[in-house]
Amino acid sequence: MKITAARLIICSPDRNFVTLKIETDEGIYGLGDGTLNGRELAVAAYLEEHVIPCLIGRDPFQIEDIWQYLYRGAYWRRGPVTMTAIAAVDVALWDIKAKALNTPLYNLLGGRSRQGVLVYTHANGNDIAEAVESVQQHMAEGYLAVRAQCGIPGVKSSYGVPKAGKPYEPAERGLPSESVWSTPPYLQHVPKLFAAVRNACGDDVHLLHDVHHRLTPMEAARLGKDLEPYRLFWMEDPCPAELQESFSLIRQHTTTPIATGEVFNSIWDTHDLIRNQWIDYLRMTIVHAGGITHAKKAADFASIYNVKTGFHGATDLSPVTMAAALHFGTAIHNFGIQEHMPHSKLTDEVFRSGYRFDAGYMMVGEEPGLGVEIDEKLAARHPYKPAYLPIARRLDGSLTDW
Ligand code: GCO
Ligand code: MG
Repeated sequence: MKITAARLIICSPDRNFVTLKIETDEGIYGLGDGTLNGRELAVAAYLEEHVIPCLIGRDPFQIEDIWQYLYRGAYWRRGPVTMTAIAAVDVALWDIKAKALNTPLYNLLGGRSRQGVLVYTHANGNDIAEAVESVQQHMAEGYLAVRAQCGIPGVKSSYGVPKAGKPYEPAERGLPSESVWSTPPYLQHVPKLFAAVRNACGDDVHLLHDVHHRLTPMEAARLGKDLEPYRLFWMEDPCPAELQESFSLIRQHTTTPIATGEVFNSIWDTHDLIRNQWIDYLRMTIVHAGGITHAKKAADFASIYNVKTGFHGATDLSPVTMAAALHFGTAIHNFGIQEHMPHSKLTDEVFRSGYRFDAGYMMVGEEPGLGVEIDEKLAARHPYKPAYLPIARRLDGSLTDW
């Protein structure tokens, strides 16, 4: 089999997505997601100008060799743009191979290890009462694990708070909007949120919280300790993780489990975190970290150190990535949980997928490959529109992590 063409489908069915379609001389094609929120066209140009020309004529079954060709062969390694571009190619090749062998993708990753993939969804509120109600709504829908975020008094429009009753969606059309941030009221308020949620929702639901990189290690250690009575499933991204040793300090002070890595793009971003057992869950994702080929190596490495997966799954990861993550989570042994922020109806019309939600779990379909189709005509009716993630400033005006 030979790759005959590869092209990009850049569309915006309610939000922007970059999709790579790789075609072969046997009529089988594969899809890969190359969406990097707020930097979409950088990945598109990387693929268009520097990757696609190198793919034509290659054997799509040589996934490892093509991965190494794009990673080592470029000389310039790592980085979110490069690793997202490689991921788009890699996932499309796995899709092609599984279709050619007429089997669902999970069978190429070791076969089925579980019936369904435990997922968590997002509960958000402007205040504690709204957030509690939102957790209850998601429990009524069947979710067994829910992430809770709420507005903080004195902190306008912080991360994770919905705007005008709409489902939470981080990217916004136009240039980046500015939000404000203040740590002291946040540290006071979040334990109150979880006290209220536990009290109203009982002991059984798994509760999660995303700190979104906004604390120092010592502040995160304090929050982890204060949240211990509410037995969280995890505290996510407690502080920025460029300095991996930061997590050693948090770890010494709290038994609240820790998840990190949604902004990582390489196993090397997480190497010390894993081998020192400073984290419990790895959030690095297929789309931003070199595809299934690299994520499998990272997950296998993590398994040796009792670290489980908890992959990123916000709406900026397209249904192509969600399908890949569900096949991956169905197959690997050290799967922990998968984030599930449902896509809009329009996104699901453009990307028709075979996966479904059932009583707290996501089930992959049995179609060969990833089980995702793209409606290119409908996609063309929703062209790309620039959109960015917000930025955040402290009360004194200095820039901080959003
Ligand atoms: C999450 C994430 C998202 C990100 C977004 C950035 O845990 O779901 O933190 O909300 O902010 O995906 O593109
Ligand atoms: Mg997050």
